[in-house]
Amino acid sequence: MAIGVFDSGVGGLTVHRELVARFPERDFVYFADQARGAIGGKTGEEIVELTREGCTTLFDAGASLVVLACNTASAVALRRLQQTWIPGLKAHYGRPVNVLGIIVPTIEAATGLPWTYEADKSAKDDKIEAIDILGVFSTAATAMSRVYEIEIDKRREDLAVFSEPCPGLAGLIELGATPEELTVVVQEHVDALRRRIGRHPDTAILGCTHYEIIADLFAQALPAGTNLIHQPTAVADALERYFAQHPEYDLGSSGRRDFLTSGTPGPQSELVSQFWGAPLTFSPTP
Ligand code: DGN
Repeated sequence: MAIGVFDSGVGGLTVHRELVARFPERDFVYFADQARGAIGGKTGEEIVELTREGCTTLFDAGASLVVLACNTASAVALRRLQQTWIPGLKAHYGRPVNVLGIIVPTIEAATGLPWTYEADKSAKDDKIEAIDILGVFSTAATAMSRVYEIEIDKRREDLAVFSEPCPGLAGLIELGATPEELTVVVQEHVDALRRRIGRHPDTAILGCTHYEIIADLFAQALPAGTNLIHQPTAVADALERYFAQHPEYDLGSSGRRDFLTSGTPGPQSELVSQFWGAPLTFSPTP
């Protein structure tokens, strides 16, 4: 069986690269839905539908477990698909199938708490003195979902979460903008968040997988010592725990590494090659 990795474009490669390093014995198929363009500015219904279709492409290509390497799809579509669509799929494909998102592992990493933990609000401590600020840089759709604010607030009363939507940034990365152009945009968003909340965050989540490609630019724009949460590591840690509990997904390997796109097949941008460490070519979906 293969692990399928889905994103609207090249951002999910950041998660894919870490998963391959962590599980080199597994097969992988990556699908970038580049034909549809940036997912972060679409409506909820559009995001659910394109996520369902992206997962179908990966299941049809032989994946059993699909990782949504996309915050927007994980925040907006995952729960709907898990509740209404996934349960009927096993019979259709005749093998175990599931879809996992990346928000839960990221929140676990940011809070240092398991997902199942919920703070006892009845024992609210009025004497909380140190409130740390957590900044989330994300697409507009992820910011509007407020998933990070809502879920972290349930678990950590000493963390105040502020999202900074960065519309257009994932698109610039997708198009392979230069580091100079991207530096300006990243600095604008870091400054906008500081102006809005009065100071820089203590911890920052790069809550769009595209941003991890330019994590060094965020690290430069934020004050030295800011705790950056890296989603790829958090997702690989969570998948390790998932596999330990789900041996049904250990179905052998053939060394498969496929990269599919619904867009224009061919080599990806110089920015992606630099991140990847080698030129990377996408093939058309069958
Ligand atoms: N990489 C996607 C995410 O993590 O939300 C966003 C992609 C996009 O909007 N182009």
